[in-house]
Amino acid sequence: MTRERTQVGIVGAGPAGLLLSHLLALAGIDSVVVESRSRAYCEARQRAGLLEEGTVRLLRAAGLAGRLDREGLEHGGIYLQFSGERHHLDFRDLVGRAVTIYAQTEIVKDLIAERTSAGAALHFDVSGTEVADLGTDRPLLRYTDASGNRHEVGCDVIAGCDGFHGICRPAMPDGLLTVAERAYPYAWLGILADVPPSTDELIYCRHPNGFALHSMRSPEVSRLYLQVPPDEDIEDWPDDRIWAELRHRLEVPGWELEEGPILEKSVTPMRSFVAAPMRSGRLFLAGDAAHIVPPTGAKGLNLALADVSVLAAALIALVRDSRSELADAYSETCQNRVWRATHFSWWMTSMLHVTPGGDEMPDRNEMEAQLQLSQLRYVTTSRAAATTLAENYCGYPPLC
Ligand code: FAS
Ligand code: PHB
Repeated sequence: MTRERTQVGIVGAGPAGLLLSHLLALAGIDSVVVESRSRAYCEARQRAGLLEEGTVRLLRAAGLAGRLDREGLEHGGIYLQFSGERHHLDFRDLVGRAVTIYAQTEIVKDLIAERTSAGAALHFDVSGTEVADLGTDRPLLRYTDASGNRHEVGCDVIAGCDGFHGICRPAMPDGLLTVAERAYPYAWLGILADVPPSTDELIYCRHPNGFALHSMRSPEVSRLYLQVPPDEDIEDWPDDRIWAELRHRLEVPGWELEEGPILEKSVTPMRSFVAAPMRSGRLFLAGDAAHIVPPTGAKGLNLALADVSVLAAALIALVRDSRSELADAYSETCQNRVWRATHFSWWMTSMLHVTPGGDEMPDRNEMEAQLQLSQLRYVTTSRAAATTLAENYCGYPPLC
């Protein structure tokens, strides 16, 4: 067992862990990041694609937006589609703001490149990660490195940035956490396709067969999603079936969906999950380790980075300046934004997805359908309603 020291031990090299390590380094605070997957896996993992303006500003202020500013696609709105009609919501007109398409994979690549060039202690392919002595002022982070050597790192603080399935949230003391959770009776089948997008901005579509979303990654690569049953097997969806269903749900008169080779496809379950508090002693949770939102509101990644901007300031004050007030307020400071994003993501999901099981409960589905269509007609005809959607989609409260 090799014994080491650092100021902040970080579990997880997803966007949250990597950005936290970078922001701490800018303030002269050293950290050790341990990641169970390989660098290649982390860089290739298809996830989020859309950044709020505040997230872009946060990355720019941290010196991480060079490629983002060159390659990101700024969008001034979205389309909402239902009953064969496609309506544009103009965010710039409604709230004077925009969003940016820049994939999470690219953010992770940029962050890993930066941390690596800075000589950061960033360890991939670790196993046996453990956290201990969290109630003391010298918590321990233990892990086995890719060569099989066991390490124990004495830390001032440990940041659990290890996602929904990580070890840090379960390491919180029994009985401390309050968990609010909702599972949805559907999932998203997502594809990455080597074909130029058939739209200039995202199309969110409610169709009687289920939700569909046309997003993108670049002028050459499209990202599209289909609502499917929660336990759907991707093997039941050959490429031609995916394109046929996307065409069926998305096409409107005078518009056609361009198809192309599918580069990647997967099924993602959907849930809302919030755990509080996000701190216990010297352990702090950030990102998916503390909360999960259905991706309909494009909030997951933005929320994770918003947590980190608050956590970095708190840990700099605590570890460098011996001031604890920001750390003491960390969880409460994050929770307001967490619940706003959780509510908006649930609202968008409930408005656009069709609850399966129509045959058994036709009355309930007719009521659900009419409520959803009324909400969609309201949002696409009332400036007040459209402004509410635009304000939340672009990020509320604005991050910085
Ligand atoms: P992450 O899960 O990204 O990172 C946690 C890291 O910790 C992982 O690399 C994991 O390997 C590592 N780890 C876990 N346990 C460990 C251990 N014991 N030891 C060491 N390392 C460990 N958000 C959107 O806004 N739009 C989307 O379309 C969207 N699609 C998604 C699709 C999927 C399949 C998933 C799972 C999430 C999606 N999200 C989406 C949400 C996603 O973008 C998250 O919000 C974002 O990845 C959160 O970042 P982190 O908190 O860093 O967690
Ligand atoms: C994506 O491009 O992956 C994306 C965009 C918006 C969403 C969800 C996913 O709401």
